[in-house]
Parts: sequence; C-alpha cells; structure tokens
Amino acid sequence: MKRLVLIALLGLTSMANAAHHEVKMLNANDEGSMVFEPGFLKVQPGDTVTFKPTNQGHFVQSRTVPEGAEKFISEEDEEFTITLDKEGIYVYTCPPHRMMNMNGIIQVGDNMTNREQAAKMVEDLEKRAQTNKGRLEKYFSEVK
Ligand SMILES: [Cu+2]
Repeated sequence: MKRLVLIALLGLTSMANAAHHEVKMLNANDEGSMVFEPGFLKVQPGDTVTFKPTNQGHFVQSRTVPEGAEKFISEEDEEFTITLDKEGIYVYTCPPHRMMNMNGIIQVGDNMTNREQAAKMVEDLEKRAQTNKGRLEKYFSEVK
C-alpha cells in the first residue's frame, strides 16, 4: 500500500517537473537571417516545446526523429506545441527557408541513440544551405 502511494507521488513529481520551452521563428537575429531562436535546445523527456511564429512566413517540419518518436509538421504562421517523450536528437527545418539554413536541433535527454542518423541529416542540410552555412553544424556540436 505504501509503495503504491510512493509510486503515485513520484508520478506527480515527474509531471510537475516537465518543463516548457519556446523556440521563436524569426526573420533575423544576431546569428543572421531566417533563424530559429534558440536553434539548439536541450530538454528532458516529457518536456514540451512551442514554436512561436514571431515573424511571418515560417513553419516547422521534423527531418530526423529518434526511433519511435512521431514526425511533426506545423501550419505556416501557426503556433505549434509538441511533447517530446523519446530520448534522442530531433533535427527540424523551416521548409521555405531550408536553403538559408533555417534549421534547428533539439536534444532530448542524454541517450543519443540516433546520433549517426542525425549527423547525416545535418551534413545533408548543410550541403543544401546557400547562406548561413555552418549554423546547423554549430548547433550539432552542442549535442552532448
Ligand atoms: Cu522560415
């Protein structure tokens, strides 16, 4: 009986600890034009992330997600919130500005099961970028 109560309490605690993060979709910031802010984010499993259409003409689409995680795509100029349950690396893009390296990375937890797959996607997206080259690689170097 005591154990059940403890498990229930632990469940509540982990729910209460789930954090909420925001990523702005911007036409420009210190890092250059067409950019997610922050472009690299580390969160814990169960946290939520909201993509904010701070400027117009942007949306977000996943390119690489950990095994078992759902792919995602938002509507242009719409706020979009996801809950990230699966540990690993999420690489995402703003499709209209992919060529301007409007890409970003979210690291969930510390278990990087899909690091190789993510590295390939980063390489591919960097190759396609005409401007802001190196930005996504810099984000990827922050994955630890
Ligand atoms: Cu964009």
